[in-house]
Amino acid sequence: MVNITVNGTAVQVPEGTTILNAAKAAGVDIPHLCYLKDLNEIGACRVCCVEIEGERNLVPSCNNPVFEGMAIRTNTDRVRRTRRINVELILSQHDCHCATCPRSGNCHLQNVANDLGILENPYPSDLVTGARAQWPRDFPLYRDTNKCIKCMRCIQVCDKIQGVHVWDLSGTGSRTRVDVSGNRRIKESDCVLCGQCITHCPTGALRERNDTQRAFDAIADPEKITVVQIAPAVRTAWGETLGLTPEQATVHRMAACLRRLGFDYVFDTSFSADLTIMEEGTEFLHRYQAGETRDLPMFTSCCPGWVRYLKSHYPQWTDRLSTAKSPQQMFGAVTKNYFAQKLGVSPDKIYCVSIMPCIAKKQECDLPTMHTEAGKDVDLVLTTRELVRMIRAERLHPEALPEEAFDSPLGTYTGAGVIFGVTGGVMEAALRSAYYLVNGKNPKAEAFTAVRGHAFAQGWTEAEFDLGDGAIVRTAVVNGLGNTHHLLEAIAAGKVHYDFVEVMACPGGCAGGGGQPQNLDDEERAAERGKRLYALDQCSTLRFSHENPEIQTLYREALDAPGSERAEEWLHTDHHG
Ligand code: HC1
Ligand code: SF4
Repeated sequence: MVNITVNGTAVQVPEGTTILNAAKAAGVDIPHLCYLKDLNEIGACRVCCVEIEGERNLVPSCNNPVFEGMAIRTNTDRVRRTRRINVELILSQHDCHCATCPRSGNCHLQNVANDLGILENPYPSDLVTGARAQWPRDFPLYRDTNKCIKCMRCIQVCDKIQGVHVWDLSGTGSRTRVDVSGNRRIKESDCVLCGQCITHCPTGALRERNDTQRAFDAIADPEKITVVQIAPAVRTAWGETLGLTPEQATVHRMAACLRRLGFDYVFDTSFSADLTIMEEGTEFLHRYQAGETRDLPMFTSCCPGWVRYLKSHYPQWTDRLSTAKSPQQMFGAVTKNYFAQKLGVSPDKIYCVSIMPCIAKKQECDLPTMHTEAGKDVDLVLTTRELVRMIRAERLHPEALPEEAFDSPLGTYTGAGVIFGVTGGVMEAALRSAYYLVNGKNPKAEAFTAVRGHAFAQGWTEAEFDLGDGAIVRTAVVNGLGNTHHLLEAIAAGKVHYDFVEVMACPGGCAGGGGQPQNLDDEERAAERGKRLYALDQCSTLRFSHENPEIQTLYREALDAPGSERAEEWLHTDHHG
């Protein structure tokens, strides 16, 4: 342990602790902008500078460790003046139109500037002209150069966690800025649209394309029947920036909000996650029993960020992807074909909207492979953050609304469908039903918990299971694309052998998705959100996808059996295109 003082108060902290964290242990909160634990400790913003007795210069507290006897001052006149000047200089190169910024009220820079009482800036504004016009309006990820404070969090998360290297610094001196690496345009880059740069951005420099007006337009159109689906992971996070407790922010209260917003039918993507299990589980058993997975595994296909990554980095393995469409797309296909028929309306009357924790889903729904004869499966994807903005726009108070049930017949789901939203969940749900398909009886619902990401966002989890009948299935589960790269290289080098591999692009799976709320406490929330999904599964009365009564009815009335001709037509794709 190391003995130090912070503003005169003695405190003991472990060796290696940074000044920032040591001060926190002493109850002193040092303002900071660029710092991100374990990821961005480069002292770029200089807002966290402090004075150390005996040192001539101020030092950034985020990347300097304490030493024995260190006397730290966080509130001297010199510290205050320097901190203020540094923030004013950042503001001079920042578009301060807070009223039209999506982060207003939830912005690190706004908070720090307000807390320091900066009401006017002595430095002239120095913004890049024409920057907005250069960014493609149709791309699902939007970047505003003039809101960027060059903290480099996006570069670090894209490099260190995802290994995709989309962002880099360009220019020199005061013209230095963050841009797409290699002098490319964003559409030419390898961006997989995981959105991790957005959730780690401290300001409004990065955001999703704003599609909320398109949703309001569809709701207002009397010719359209609006059908909305809610992804599994959204229920774990939508209340965070609305100030709701987890007990208030239930999925059934979200259903009530969506009805108040004007959607005609409200359903749960967990229903079609159960459908995905029926199709993907059956496909896996066919591939496994045919010996097709002996050399290379079958990969899950429900994460479009991962699918984009595989197709750009390992295109030779595209056919290893399950042909099952993602639950989002299956839901749309069933809505336009089966539900429209139930309503007795033409599919083109139906406008299918998804609420997703994801940016890549905005692009998935536009892929040419994601439609049937009834048209596009899904018409519009909104992120969790966009849903929150719509709730705010309509001045809804979710805590005052009753919990409401989903509509039928696409609204019943099992715990297996719910855990899709956490890393390992797709694999666990698939194994539960694959066991049933092999043995004709259910395993224990907890039989496959070994696939749960013990090493959350670190490396990958592997497990072998005896599905009965001598079928030993070798599985791997991975989240985060940096980890995925290492796993794929190990498979390519023949160092590891698996039959079935689940990949989710975002750390922690969709619970940590790029469309989820951004919180100001710098804490990673994916693990906590994932635990909530497991708890929902545990208290579900139905825990096996094949026991979902509405899925059984769907097969009886329309699809016949998993892998049938019609199931192939509606629910599968070859991922080419
Ligand atoms: Fe996901 Fe999925 S779990 S991909 O993460 O398979 O987005 O939540 O909706 O489609 O079900 C996302 C979440 C989501 C799909 C399902
Ligand atoms: Fe989207 Fe989920 Fe994949 Fe992230 S892990 S890219 S949120 S589908």
